[in-house]
Amino acid sequence: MYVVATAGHVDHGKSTLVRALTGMEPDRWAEERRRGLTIDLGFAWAELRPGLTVAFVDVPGHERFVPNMLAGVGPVPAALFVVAADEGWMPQSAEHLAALDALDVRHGLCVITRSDLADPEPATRAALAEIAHTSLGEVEAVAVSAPAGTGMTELRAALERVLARVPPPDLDAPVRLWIDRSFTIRGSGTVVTGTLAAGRLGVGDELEVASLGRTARIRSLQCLGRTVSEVDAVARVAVNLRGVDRHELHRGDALLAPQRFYSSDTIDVRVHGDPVAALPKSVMLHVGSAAIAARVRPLGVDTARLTLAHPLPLRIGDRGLLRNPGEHHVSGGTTVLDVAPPALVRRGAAAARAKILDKLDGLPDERSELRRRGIVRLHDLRRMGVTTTATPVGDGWLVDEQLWTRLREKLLGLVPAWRRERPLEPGPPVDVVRRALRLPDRSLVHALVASPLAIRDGRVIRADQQAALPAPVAAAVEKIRAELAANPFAAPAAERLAALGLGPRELAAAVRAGTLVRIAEGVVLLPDSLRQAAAVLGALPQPFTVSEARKTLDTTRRVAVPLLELLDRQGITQRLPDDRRKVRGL
Ligand SMILES: Nc1nc2c(ncn2[C@@H]2O[C@H](COP(=O)(O)OP(=O)(O)OP(=O)(O)O)[C@@H](O)[C@H]2O)c(=O)[nH]1
Ligand SMILES: [Mg+2]
Repeated sequence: MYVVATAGHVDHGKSTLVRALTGMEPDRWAEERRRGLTIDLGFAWAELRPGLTVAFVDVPGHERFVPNMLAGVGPVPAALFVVAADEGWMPQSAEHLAALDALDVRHGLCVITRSDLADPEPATRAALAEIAHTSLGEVEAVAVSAPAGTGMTELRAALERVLARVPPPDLDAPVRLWIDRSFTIRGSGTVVTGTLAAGRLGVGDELEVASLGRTARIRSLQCLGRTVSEVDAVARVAVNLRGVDRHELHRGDALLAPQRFYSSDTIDVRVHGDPVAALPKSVMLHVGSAAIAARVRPLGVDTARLTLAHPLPLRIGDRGLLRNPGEHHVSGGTTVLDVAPPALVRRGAAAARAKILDKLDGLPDERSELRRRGIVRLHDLRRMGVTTTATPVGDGWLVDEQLWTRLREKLLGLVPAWRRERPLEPGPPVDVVRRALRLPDRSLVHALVASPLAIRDGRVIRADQQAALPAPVAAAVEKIRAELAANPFAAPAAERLAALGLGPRELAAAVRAGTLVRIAEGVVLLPDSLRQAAAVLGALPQPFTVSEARKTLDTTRRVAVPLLELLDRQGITQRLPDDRRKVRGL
């Protein structure tokens, strides 16, 4: 199927033409038919010849309804440009043509209507001259007359030639269906319609509602009045949704392939048209069927930052249009260069940004995005429209290769620097490293740590350099070890430790270095003591009491109680309901 939009000044015969081509009534509202004026979008279709179906989006020509016109034209790749022979080129002829040009519509046909009322020649000449220097370029012109029915055969043939040149849609592209109508059907709930420009839809598909950020399932699908189970782009579709209320959906909203579009209210764009310095501060941005107020911050000669009144689901390369509604002026087309641009806070940031934007072309490229962003989530990059091939690190992050190498080097320096300042600590905690390297997530620290570095007990350490204790600490620990060798369970008292200068930090360092084990706060023994205790306790009649254990270990309750609890936790001893214990396996 092909979808073609009409365009042209009010009363130039657009709807009459669609009626003649399809036999259907594009003016859906009674008010439109009574006034002979199209107000909102109309939809009609016909088989131009067997196998060639064309759907028409008929737009209003009246200047008041240009926003409706834009909502219809937004997602449509081809246009029937209508000019009346008796009136010739008129203001909305110019505005509609400027809109098609801004949206980069490349396929079209010029139809001179009402050729029974005047010689079509001057209007044809004027129209073709105007159209020639737009994205439509050189187009064919056909003169028709509705009452006489002349020109229709030629028109159909010319239309077929135009459609043959429309490039095929990308059926693998993620769906973004811009909604142009929403309504309810008794018994089946919410229905929305739109032009499916790329991708495919099927009953049962789950789609994200852009404005709601939640998903809804397709209950049923219609295409040109027929119920279908799936539909390929390009097509006019009516989608019956489960799980959304009709009042939650409006023109300009979109149904999206989940997780595939970036919702953004700040975008950097290239403007094709007026120089950005000449743009008003506030404009309307039209993308798809959406129309949204945007504040303009000029950056370069033809680049600007747009701050949108609310977020839109966009990708790099999306085409839009800027319009100044007060003056009926299409300022130009826009190409989205960046959907997640950095904030411009520091002095000179805007000028620096302009330089970067100068080099961007709106074609999503993984390497260039990674180079600029350094670190970005894989799924965010995909949502921006970038095809990714790099291998993610950590929790789904992509990192620029050069940056990754620099971070590794920095980290290698960080660990010894930390230990020089804190000799009792084996290395910096993971979170300290994360902050020092300005990483967004701890998982990146884990990914970054590679031999000779390792992570132990939540700290980044050099695995090949055993934590050497400072000399005075090592000497004090040696004294304790000598005393414990003679009497392994007589843990040194607090006063003894204090006299040797072994405070909590020094003891922790000795424990980390593996020279002592910590039994409880301020209670340390030799690393071998647990094995020894198991042997001594195993020689007792089983089960035994705490008091029996204390006696045979020749120690105090201060040591015996936590030691037994530690042995319980390690599964060496088992505590019985009567508080006695036995060595497991005995
Ligand atoms: N004589 C003559 N009248 C025509 C022809 N085509 C359209 N008309 C008349 O022109 C008037 C406007 O036609 P429409 O088809 O409603 O024009 P339109 O472009 O759809 O107008 P809007 O949608 O309001 O912008 C109607 O009265 C039509 O009957 C034609 O070929 N010859
Ligand atoms: Mg009309």
